Amino acid sequence: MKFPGLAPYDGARPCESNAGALRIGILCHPTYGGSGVLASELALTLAERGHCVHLFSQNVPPRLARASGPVEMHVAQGFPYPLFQSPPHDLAITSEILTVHRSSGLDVIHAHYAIPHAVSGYLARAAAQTDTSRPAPKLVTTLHGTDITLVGSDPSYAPLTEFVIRQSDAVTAVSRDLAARTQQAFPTIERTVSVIHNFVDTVAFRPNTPPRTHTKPTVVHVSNFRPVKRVPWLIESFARAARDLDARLVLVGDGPDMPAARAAVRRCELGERVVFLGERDALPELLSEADVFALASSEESFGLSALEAMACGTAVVATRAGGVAEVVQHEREGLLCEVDEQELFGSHLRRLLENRGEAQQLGLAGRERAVQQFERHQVVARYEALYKQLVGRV
Ligand code: GMT
Repeated sequence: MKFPGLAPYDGARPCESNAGALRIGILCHPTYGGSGVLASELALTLAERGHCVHLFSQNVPPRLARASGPVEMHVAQGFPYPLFQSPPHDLAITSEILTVHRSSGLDVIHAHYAIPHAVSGYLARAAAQTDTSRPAPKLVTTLHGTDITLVGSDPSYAPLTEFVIRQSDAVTAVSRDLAARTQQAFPTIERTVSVIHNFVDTVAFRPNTPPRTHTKPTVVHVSNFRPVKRVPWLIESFARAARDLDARLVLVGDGPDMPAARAAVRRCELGERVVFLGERDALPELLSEADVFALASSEESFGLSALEAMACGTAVVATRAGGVAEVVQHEREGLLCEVDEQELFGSHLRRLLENRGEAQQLGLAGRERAVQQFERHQVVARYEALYKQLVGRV
């Protein structure tokens, strides 16, 4: 598939001839999930803007794997010694960062998702500080959601999460809601958590031209099928909404709730009206083909997939979880309801499946909002400014 938003790689490394280039190391999870997507897109955009970018992860994140930009990928999994039940990849990542810093010098380490990446970043920075031959990198931590709301506030990780938030040179959160929840979860942390919203590549994610070709009204959902995404709840809502309509639900992704999702389809007797596509990279095509993007999460710090749907000109029906309302405005780009309002969620779906013209209008407004508020260069410039401020290059 073609992602026209990112320039094809022609072998050039723009950072080599750019005197103002920053040397940036980005750490992220390699799974299908918002933080890995965002970190990969950030790495690619920074490289396109002339910086030297290294990405460190346990595997190649899917969003980077399909791109051609000049980001140096470092896969660090650790030596599989029999004593380890699973090799400590976070320590292998730390070592790899040090290797890169010692050979090329890093200005910034940017950890996405606090656990374990801010810890790896903290350790790498501490080790670099013992070397007097070059300045140690600054540590930026970006909080994405469950690294605060579920994982980070669990007693098994909370003290360490709090420690790395305190120790980072800068901390950002992807929504105002998440910044506020961070303060609630760790009330004694006296530090600023800046909000830098997520962004989207509005060239790669764009409406279909010519417009939708399918015949049946279609709802699409994309996620990693974790319990917070409530895919079975979404299927039940669709079943009620589309009882007597010839509509279909397309589910993209995979994860722990897949068996429960399949069971919900059987229980609701939806048969072939629900299509399971599994993990796909052709998201722009799949999102722009649908009339409605549905997101029924109980927790959602931002909702990057909803933003990608908006950029594709697709109306959103979502629960008002976490920071979702900072992305989608009710009755403007989509329709929202509270997390426990399943009946209302279903009637929002029905309203748009029956009135595809209205869905189209909301979709157009969504496209406009994505371009105006969440375009990638506009947002990445804010990260760039933060890095420059930290390294004293303003
Ligand atoms: O799965 C991930 O990679 C992270 C995941 C999470 O659970 O933290 O997604 C979060 O980060 C995305 C990118 O910033 C946000 O768009 C998602 O809303 C957020 N997910 C949740 O808060 C559940």
